[in-house]
Amino acid sequence: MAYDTNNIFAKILRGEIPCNKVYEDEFALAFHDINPQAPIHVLVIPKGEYVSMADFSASAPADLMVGFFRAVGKVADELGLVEPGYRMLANAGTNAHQEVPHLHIHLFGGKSLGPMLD
Ligand code: D5M
Repeated sequence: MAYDTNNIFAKILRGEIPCNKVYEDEFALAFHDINPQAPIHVLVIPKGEYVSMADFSASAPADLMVGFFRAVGKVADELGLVEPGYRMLANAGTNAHQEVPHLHIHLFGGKSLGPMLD
């Protein structure tokens, strides 16, 4: 799928619409989900034009790939999620109901989470 530069996360990255930011570095931006599904629900997105993990893993430069995943780990740590634990999830494509076509990792925590799939 071609990257849509008008998707909402692209607009957030360009500063055209606000977000409730929790972390930012040269590789990634993290912000609270607008429709939280857990007491802590944060999205981490890479700074680059990637729809999903398929194109990110195939074409992102190595420094971005490493930097992005370091940022995910750092956000989980800084939010105090590592103990007692949290969930990471990335929806990709129609079957997973991906709503926003810019790669994002959901971090859920702040309570004991239920079964992974319904
Ligand atoms: O999930 C996309 C997620 O993005 C969904 O949980 C809502 C969230 N969202 C949508 N717009 C915003 C803004 N403007 N700020 C914060 N969070 C937002 P998906 O995995 O694509 O189904």
